[in-house]
Amino acid sequence: MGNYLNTDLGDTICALATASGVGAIGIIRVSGKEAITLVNSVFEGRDLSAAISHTIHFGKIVHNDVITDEVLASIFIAPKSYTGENIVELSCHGSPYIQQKILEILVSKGARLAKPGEFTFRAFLNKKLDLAQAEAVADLIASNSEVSHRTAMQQMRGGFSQEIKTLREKLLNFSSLVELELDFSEEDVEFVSRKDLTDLILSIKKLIDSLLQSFKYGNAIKNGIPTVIAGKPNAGKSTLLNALVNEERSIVSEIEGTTRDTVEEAFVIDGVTFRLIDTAGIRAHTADIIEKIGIERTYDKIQKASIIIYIFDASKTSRSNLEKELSNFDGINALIIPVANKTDLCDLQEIKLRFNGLDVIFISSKNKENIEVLFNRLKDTVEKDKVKNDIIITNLRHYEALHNSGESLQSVLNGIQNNITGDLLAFEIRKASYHLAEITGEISTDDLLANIFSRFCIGK
Ligand SMILES: Nc1nc2c(ncn2[C@@H]2O[C@H](COP(=O)(O)OP(=O)(O)OP(=O)(O)O)[C@@H](O)[C@H]2O)c(=O)[nH]1
Ligand SMILES: [Mg+2]
Repeated sequence: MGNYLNTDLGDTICALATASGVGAIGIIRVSGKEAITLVNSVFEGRDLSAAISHTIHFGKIVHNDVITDEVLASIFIAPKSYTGENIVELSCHGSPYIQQKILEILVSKGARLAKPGEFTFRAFLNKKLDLAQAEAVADLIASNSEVSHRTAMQQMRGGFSQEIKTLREKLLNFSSLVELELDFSEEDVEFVSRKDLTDLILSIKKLIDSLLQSFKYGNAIKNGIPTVIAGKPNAGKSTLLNALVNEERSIVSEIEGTTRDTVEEAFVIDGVTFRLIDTAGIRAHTADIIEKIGIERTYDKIQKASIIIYIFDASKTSRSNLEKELSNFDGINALIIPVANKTDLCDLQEIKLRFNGLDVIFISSKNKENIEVLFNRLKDTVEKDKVKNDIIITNLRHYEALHNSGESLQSVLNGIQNNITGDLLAFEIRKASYHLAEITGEISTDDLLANIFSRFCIGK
């Protein structure tokens, strides 16, 4: 991966920035010192090298006397551009042939095809954005719901980065003071009272903890909340999935063990994505080997779920059986929502009484009755998970860095209590600050950068 990184910014890169395939227009992006001169050499229209920044010019791409297309060239002069370099964006007609041809011409003139994420990488090197913001760009492109869009947008605009930077400055400040004491160690002075230091560390740790807490919610809104529909064979799991997503997604039949593999489908309530997972019905004894594998997968999905919709056939389930079945989920770290299905076959009064106090939702998935009550329950779980903090962690890498930083802060606190020496204390404080710097990329390794930017699409 190391070779991904080309920190030599001397060359000019180009790529298709819009989706490949046929479209009304396609945009080819060219960035680098020579971007404008290079495009200018195949551009027939006004002299682009004399154009001012942020202007658009009509012209033709002409190479070896052949006109490839009529285009619009947008000019951005360094440093006022996405990458911080000179950029030309050519809006051409959206034919894959034309796009390919123009790229070939640019390459023949000395440009290089960009690697995935290389434009954003250059923006990072030119300090146009920090690492957390660059990652937010990728999240923004991938966002598929209102909430994931909003958090990515906020991160890209730098709110999170600013918060991290402030914490880091405070830490560095204190570690310098602690280090200063070392120079005066004979005199036994304290530039920082241990009480002030403890207070500071505690306040920073509190903030880090609340950011860490937001990850559960943040991860959920980014990837969808894993919501498993579990229950015995024939309880109506697949019928419920279909009712929720309003589509015949999963096969329904009166045969027990119809669903063998898990079926996943995303659906959005109020801007939040739920990843619904229909599973194979759980029964203890089955001779069918495929069904057995399916049931193992069900258990696996249950372990990873945030929400489990436990659905049962109300016409066939006694209170004590339900209680026993629900107790199987003891120790599972997910919200369990018991759902009584097939109420159309029951006396509603009677079953409401039977399951009184168990917080059961009564539905008929076949007739799509009362499904909205389940909808609202799902919605409420998200509201409850929402954290006060308006900054939400959505990225596992940030989560890990914050976690490590929190651990170091804990060591500082322990150290203060055990009266450890100033140099050890300063070391731990610096470690905590180091992990924070990893988030914004003030400290980074080539591998890390390669890993992050290679996940971008080409042209971004
Ligand atoms: N009367 C009635 N029948 C239902 C209802 N929901 C599902 N069924 C029927 O129950 C049978 C089983 O439904 P499925 O949705 O396939 O059940 P499942 O839980 O996915 O079953 P497996 O995949 O075998 O574990 C089908 O014949 C459905 O039509 C309901 O609310 N009322
Ligand atoms: Mg099924």
